[in-house]
Amino acid sequence: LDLRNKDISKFNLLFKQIAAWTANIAAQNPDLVSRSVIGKTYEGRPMYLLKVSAFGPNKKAIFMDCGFHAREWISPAFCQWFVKEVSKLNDKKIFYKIPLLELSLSFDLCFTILFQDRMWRKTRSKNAGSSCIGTDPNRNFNAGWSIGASKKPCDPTYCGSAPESEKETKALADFIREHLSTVKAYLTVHSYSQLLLFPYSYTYKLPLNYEELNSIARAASKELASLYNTKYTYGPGATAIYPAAGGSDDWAYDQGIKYSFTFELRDTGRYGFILPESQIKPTCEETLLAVKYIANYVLEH
Ligand code: ING
Ligand code: ZN
Repeated sequence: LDLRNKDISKFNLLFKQIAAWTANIAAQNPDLVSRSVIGKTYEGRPMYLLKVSAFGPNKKAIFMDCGFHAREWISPAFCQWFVKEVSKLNDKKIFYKIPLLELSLSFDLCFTILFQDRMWRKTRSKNAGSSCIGTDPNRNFNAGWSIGASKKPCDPTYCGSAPESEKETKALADFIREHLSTVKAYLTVHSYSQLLLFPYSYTYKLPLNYEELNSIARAASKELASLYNTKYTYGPGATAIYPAAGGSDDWAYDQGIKYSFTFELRDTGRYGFILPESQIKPTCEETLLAVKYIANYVLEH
């Protein structure tokens, strides 16, 4: 699908196609991939979870989500690529992922908004006392919540009426809380800017294992660049991009998940969110190298 295409019928098909794809990949790899639903979006779309595992439960797990923000279309594309590749390799690891977490939100949009606003970022919930729709899911986690985030419902980074006020962030946080004993790493995939971020974003304070996170990010960025020479910047969110509270990576980290990263995929702004189709595959290939590096590191430590 050409990410620049504004044909409304294609938008409507895309959610169904991706949903069907998650069912098919599970059906085709019954001993490796299983699909479940961790919650529903505000407008009732299922939030699918694909569990990719060669073994049973109680192993180390890595949780990855894609599609947090509606307009960041390369992100869910990467999660699909990732599952396809990992199911080929039959890696002896457990990967948890949500290819559709918030992408499903974008397909909850009513025709007019979606058609007129390819740049939609937020959830689709109603805000009391305001005609503006939605909360920024990545300002809605309980991590320094509301510090440095917008309290105005009309802003694209509105933090919501309370932490986890959104069905989607609540479902994701509930899932992670229920799996804290196995989830060793949390990865969340956004775009764009070519960054590999780690805590903290809500404060300039450095995380306890800052040196370790920084060296993992350095090595993962190097792996990523080895394929197409795509340059990534890495560091704590507050300094590498901007201070922002309520992010899922900071929240996961403070839950005790010591390896918590936010990817900002291609590009650096030339095309931004409207990444040309020709860049989808190379972006997925290079990102896979970085994710694999992090996965291997975490599984060995
Ligand atoms: N970037 C992230 C955002 O939500 C971020 C950056 C990461 C902020 C982690 C806070 C915590 O603004 C995009 N592209 O959404
Ligand atoms: Zn984002």
